[in-house]
Amino acid sequence: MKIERAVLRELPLRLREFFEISSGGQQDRRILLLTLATDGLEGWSECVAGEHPSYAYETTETAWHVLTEYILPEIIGREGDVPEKLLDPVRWVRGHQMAKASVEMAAWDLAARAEGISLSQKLGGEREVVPVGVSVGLKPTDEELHEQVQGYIEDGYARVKIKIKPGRDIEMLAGLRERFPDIAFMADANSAYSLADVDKLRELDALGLMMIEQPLSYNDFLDHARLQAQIETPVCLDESIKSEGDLALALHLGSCRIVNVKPGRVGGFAVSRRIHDTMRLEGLPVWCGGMLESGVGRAHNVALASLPGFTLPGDISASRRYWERDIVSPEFEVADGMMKVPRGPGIGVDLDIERIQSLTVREASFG
Ligand code: OSB
Ligand code: MG
Repeated sequence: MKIERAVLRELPLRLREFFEISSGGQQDRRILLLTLATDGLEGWSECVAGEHPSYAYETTETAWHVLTEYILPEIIGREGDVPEKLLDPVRWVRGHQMAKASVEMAAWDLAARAEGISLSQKLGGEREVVPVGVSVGLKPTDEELHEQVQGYIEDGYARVKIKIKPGRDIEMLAGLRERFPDIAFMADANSAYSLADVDKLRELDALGLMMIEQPLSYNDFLDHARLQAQIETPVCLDESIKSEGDLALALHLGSCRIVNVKPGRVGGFAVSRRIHDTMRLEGLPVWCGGMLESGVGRAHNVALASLPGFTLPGDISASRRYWERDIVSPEFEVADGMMKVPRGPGIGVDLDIERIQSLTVREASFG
């Protein structure tokens, strides 16, 4: 199965709602879609790099640069049967996991389609439906937050994640807990705190949260371990875990008890599965995070989340939580806190190619 052709496209998609986290907010996504073609089949993926180097150093622009200048020209004509090996010629490229992951993940879709099985099956997924939650951005007032949370509860999400930052944290969460006593809540700080805030963070323990995600700096394993030793609420790492080495360090130090796995952030599905396997051996849960993906990235995430160790609800919400209209059909839906894992070949959803082409603002082809 030789890779004959690669096409990278950028298309702007407007979020239905402004989404704000501790480092800033956004209304629009610059979606990068990658297509790998061989023997009459196509594999699709989405590169999840953000518009600004805040969540990670990678951006839409760095991913475009690294993919078009270094990676895509090197993979044309190579065997794609073992997706991870497709990247062997560009192992010398340091970092840029999101750019690399998009190539590996399109190859997984292609390999699954070549076998006529779903991506979930190809990855070793075992579930037909997965539990899903929703990530709620920072809101200027408690009133707006409560209203939005109420709406998502009515939509049936299995848990609700609340973005926090200094000044919009304990009091805000305590108000939510009072209004919604039985809802599974968690909080995500996107690195807005330091260990000097330990007293404040310890107050979280009274609120019965499932976890606190990435409270401290993206690159600080030691302080996360010190914090975890002083609070009951499980610490979950997101930004910090960019490789298996990062996970080994976090486990050795006790920096977290839960990991949010985003396949883009760690360089693809092969590494994601090994992180899943390691955590499972440790008896610790993982869940699948999100990066405000279109339906293409969502299809990849839901396939990963069907692996048995993904026991906690993922940030994998319905298409309409993000977009007026998704670029895949059928759109992703949530019922009773669950999302169906597509069963057709590969990612198992159809792409609206005409719409994708009409939205595309730049395109690069290889092969
Ligand atoms: O920290 O999990 C995060 C979105 C963009 C960047 C980082 C994060 C998020 C989210 C949204 O929380 C998750 C989703 O896609 O629904
Ligand atoms: Mg996060």
